[in-house]
Amino acid sequence: MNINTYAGIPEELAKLEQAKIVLIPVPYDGTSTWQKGADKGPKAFLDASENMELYDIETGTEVYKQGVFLADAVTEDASPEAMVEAVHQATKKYIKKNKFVTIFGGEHSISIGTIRAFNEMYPSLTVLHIDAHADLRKEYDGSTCNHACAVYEASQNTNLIQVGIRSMDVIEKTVMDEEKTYFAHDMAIDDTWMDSAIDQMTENVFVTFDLDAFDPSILPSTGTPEPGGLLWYETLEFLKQVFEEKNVVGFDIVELCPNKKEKSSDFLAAKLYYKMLSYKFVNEAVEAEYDNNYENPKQKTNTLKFTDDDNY
Ligand SMILES: [Mn+2]
Repeated sequence: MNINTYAGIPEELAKLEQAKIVLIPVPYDGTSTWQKGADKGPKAFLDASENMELYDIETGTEVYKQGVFLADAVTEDASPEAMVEAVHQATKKYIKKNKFVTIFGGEHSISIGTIRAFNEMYPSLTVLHIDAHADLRKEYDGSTCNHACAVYEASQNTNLIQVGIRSMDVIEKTVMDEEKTYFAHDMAIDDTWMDSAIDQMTENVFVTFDLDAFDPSILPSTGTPEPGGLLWYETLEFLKQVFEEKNVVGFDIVELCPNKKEKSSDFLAAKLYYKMLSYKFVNEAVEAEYDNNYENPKQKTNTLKFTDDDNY
């Protein structure tokens, strides 16, 4: 990719040493089943980001001043498994450098690697999965690293909360925890879903955001659009509450499948990313040192992974 800094920010804010935020692009589209093109997502997202105002009106902040390091893209594509492992290692490397790590895909299979890294670094991790699709297949098309399997592993070893779901295979019901699943058709008529979802989260939350969770009327450029999705302001309201009430440890955004004739989806993705950063750092002074506290001794004693008995 021929882009120097995220959103064209000054170079001194884009150096790894100073930056509190790391952005890892993963232009991967090895296993998608319908429309191809998610590999072009990161480039379209970065292009749109360069053309975006960097002052956020709602929070009154300019979060880019916290520093954003644009990491080398993960381009391993020998196999889905090799890609997942490369994403896992890259993500972990930057968590260990005490950064707030974010990843932009690529198709959703990349999240198997991102979630694995965060789950190894943080105890009692909640994975907040926002998506039109359940993505709970154990295996698909001969691989456990297919996009249809994106959160199967998370369903087994994290506190997985699913939001916006409106498409799945009946076999996924055997894996799904319906108590922790917020279906789009229920969300449309019940506005208590936000509080209920947040109540079920542990303190440490990783967000994996598949852009097809949005309604295709506002985000058509995605590989598998599904009617009846989330709208902009309800999504922001929910995310803002999650960032306020929980320790969001990182996030990924996936499945932008750009279309040259339809740029608004690219801009929505750019804006969503920036909004999430703005919510994360709203109370953090630019000059304050960032601590992603994965080495917090208090947390370290709690090495148990999430169990149903957890008090949260
Ligand atoms: Mn999806």
